[in-house]
Order: sequence, then structure tokens, then C-alpha cells
Amino acid sequence: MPSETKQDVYAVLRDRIATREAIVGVVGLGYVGLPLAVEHARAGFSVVGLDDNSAKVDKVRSGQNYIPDVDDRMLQDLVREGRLTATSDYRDLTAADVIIICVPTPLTDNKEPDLSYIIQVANRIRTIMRPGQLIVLESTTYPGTTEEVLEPILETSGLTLGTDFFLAFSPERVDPGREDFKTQNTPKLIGGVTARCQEVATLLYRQSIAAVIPVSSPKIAEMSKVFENTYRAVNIALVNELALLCDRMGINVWEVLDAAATKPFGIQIFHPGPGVGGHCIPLDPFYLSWKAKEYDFSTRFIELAGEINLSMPYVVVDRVARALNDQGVALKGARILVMGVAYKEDINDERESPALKVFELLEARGAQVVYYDPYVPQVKPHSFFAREIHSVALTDDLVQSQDCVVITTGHKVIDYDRLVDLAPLVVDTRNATRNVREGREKIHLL
Ligand code: SAJ
Repeated sequence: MPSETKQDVYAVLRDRIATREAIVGVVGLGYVGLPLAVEHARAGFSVVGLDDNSAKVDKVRSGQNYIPDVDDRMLQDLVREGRLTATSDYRDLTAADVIIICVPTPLTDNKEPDLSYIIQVANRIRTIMRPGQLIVLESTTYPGTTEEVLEPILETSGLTLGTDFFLAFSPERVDPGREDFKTQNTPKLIGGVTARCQEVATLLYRQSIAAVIPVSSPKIAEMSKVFENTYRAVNIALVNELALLCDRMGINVWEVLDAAATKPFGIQIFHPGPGVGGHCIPLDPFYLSWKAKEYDFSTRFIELAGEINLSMPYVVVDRVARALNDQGVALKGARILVMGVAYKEDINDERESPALKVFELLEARGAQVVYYDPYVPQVKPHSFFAREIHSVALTDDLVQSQDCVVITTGHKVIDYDRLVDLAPLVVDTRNATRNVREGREKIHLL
């Protein structure tokens, strides 16, 4: 970049974005970063993807896709045409006009925000920054992170925010596996720290995203994102509590929800389940409740929702014990097949999956547990397990030899008529057997 006056630096950045000459860097090539990198490359930018995981870098360099939401051929074409490259070297981002951060924001074991990935990336970026760059944070985090955590680190580069470099927050809204809304057609919020930050960030995303909505600050965008997922966690907890009450009252909660769904306005129906998994809903609300404590504020809905959702695996195990008991079978020593360990139907991701908690709790109660999931052939050791477990083959003999089959994920590819026909007992936590006619006496719904 030729030496520019302060004024020129901003104008040059804005023009390079407008003409799509800008080089866009994307840090973090996961389920958010890689689709985003592809969209910017499709829009005509030269894109440099960066990831510390050299296997991901090698795959992108060879045009080998590993994210289901990305089109294999599209990735190959963009890499072959040199419009998308990948690296693990942050020095390759000095030339970038834009750097978008898409790294995880997990929770610590004490359910506190873990910003270590963001901080690590920020400390690497500040060493390679130059005048005229736009930095955008997309990782879900609590309101205030961009200006209270990211901005001070980047300013240790000696560059001045709003004059030398520009900073914004734009929450990712990627729902893995979704067909109707993908990166390109999901509305995008943009919260710039200053007016110039807002202008260049909005200009950037308007080159590749259909609907871009500027908001007045990063905090608005940060809060909107955590609210979006808190809304889900609280409403899922509400229907889980309803399921507990309906069970107590002998009312079919699934029929209640189908009935409520007939109201054409003023309600969005959620469904009970074995708990809440994934990388968003179980985590994001606790980013907000943690920050709220700084303001002497107790987010009681979030805490209550967390309690109820976290209790559901235990509810499922008790339901299995009760169903077995009705058959005169003890849970201890019972043979149990867990159907589905992905955190939601029709995907291959088992992160934070409540099904794994159900598996662990059943084993702890002395049951002999196996799982089948067509999308998850194996589960590596992690917080729920000290060992690797593998999906069994779903044979007639296997199902018939069980004392109970627990449906924890309602994958659509499963033949539930066959499953219910073969199984002596079914506990269905997803109402996946809703269309099964024969053998309904064997089915115990959550
Ligand atoms: N779940 C229920 N009952 C429901 C809905 C979900 O028990 O009625 C459970 C699921 O089984 C899963 C967990 O909650 O274990 C999370 O499910 P989810 O449908 O919220 O799926 P996620 O975690 O993939 O959420 C993503 C989020 N996307 C982003 O954060 C960008 C969320 O904002 C989306 O609204 C959601 O997808 C979606 O709508 O599918």
C-alpha cells in the first residue's frame, strides 16, 4: 500500500471495496468462515482464508470442501481461478484490506465466556496491521466485546481507530444444513464503531450479501445476536417445562403443540426434546447473563431456561426407567439403543448433544448402551466421554435384542415403522414416530 495521508487511507479503502479490488481476509475457516470466504470470493474479491488448522488450509488449497453448506464445485472453481487461497501465516493478512474474524466463542467449564480465541487472533492481527484496514468481528459474543476487548488490543498496534483502521461487529447467522437461508440471503447486521467504520463495513457486505442492515453501534448488533439465540433457548425451555407438566397431567404435549400451531398469528411453536445441543443455543445466553452481572442484573429467564434444558437428559433417563419398570425390567443391566447422537435431526454434528448426556447417564445407571446414528459414525472422547464410541449397525437382530430403544434425534432417514415393529419398547423424545400406526402401545412419548 503506497504511503497515503490519513484522509486518503479511508478513501482508498472505500474505493477498493467499491471496485472489489480489495483483498478480504477471513480468519477461521469453519462452518461460518468458509461459507463467508466463498461468498466474498464469488462477489469478485480476492480472498485469503486463514486457519491455524493446517489440515483445513491444505484442503482449501486443494479445493477440497469440508463444510456441507459450501458447494464443492464452487470451492474448486474459486481456488483454481486463484480467487480464494488459504494460509496459516498471519503475515499474509498484511496485504488484506479487510480482515473478518470468525472464530469460536465457547464457554468455560464454569459457563463463563471464553474469549481466548478472539484475543489470540487479535494479538496476532495487531502485529501485521497497516493503515487502511477494516477489521470485522463475526463471532457471537456479549455486548461490549468489540469496543472493550478487541478495540484496545488492535490499538496497541499504534494505529488509530477510525482514522488508520476501521472496526465493526457483524453477527454470523449461519444455520448449518439449512436449505432456505444461507450466508448470501440471510440479512446481515452491521455495527461500526465510528461512522466511517460503519460505512466501509456496510459497503463491504453489500457487495456479497443480499440484505445488509446497519445498526447504530457494535453493541446493538452484539445484543441482537445473543437475544436471537436466547429467545430460542427460553422458548425451548418453556415447551420442555410444558412437557413435564403434561406428563404429570396425562396430556399429550405433542398434540397440544400441534393444536396451538393452528393459531395463525402471535405464536411460534417449539418442541420438547432431550435437551439443547449445538454450538449456539446452549452457550450464547450465558454470554449475556455473565455480562449482565457486571450491571448487578440477574437474567432470571436465562438461568431458569438453562436449568430446565439441562435437566432434560435426566428426565429422559427417568422416563426410560419408568417405561422399563412397567415391563418389569430394571434399568440396571438393561440393553438400550440410543437412536441418534447428532444435536438435531438430519445433520452430522454432535457438539454439546444432549443425546450423549443421555447415553452417559444410562450407562451410569448400569444399562448396557449402544448408539446408532447414520450421520455420526463415531464420537471422539470429549467432556461427556473418556472414550471413543462408535455407531452400531442397525440390524433387525440388534433392535430386537434391545430392552428399550430411545429416540434422541429424529433423523428423517430412519424407518420408524420398522423400528417400532422390531423394538420391544420405544421412548421417543422427538415424536419421530408420529406417523407410525402399528405398535403404538410400545411407544412412550416425552
Ligand atoms: N431444539 C429443541 N426444540 C426446538 C428447537 C430446537 O429441543 O423446538 C433443540 C435442538 O434439538 C438442538 C438445540 O435445541 O439440540 C438447538 O437447536 P436449533 O434449532 O436452535 O439449532 P442450532 O443450534 O443449529 O441453532 C442455529 C442458530 N443459528 C445461529 O446461531 C446463526 C439459531 O439462531 C437458528 O435460529 C437455528 O439454527 C435455526 O433456526 O435452526
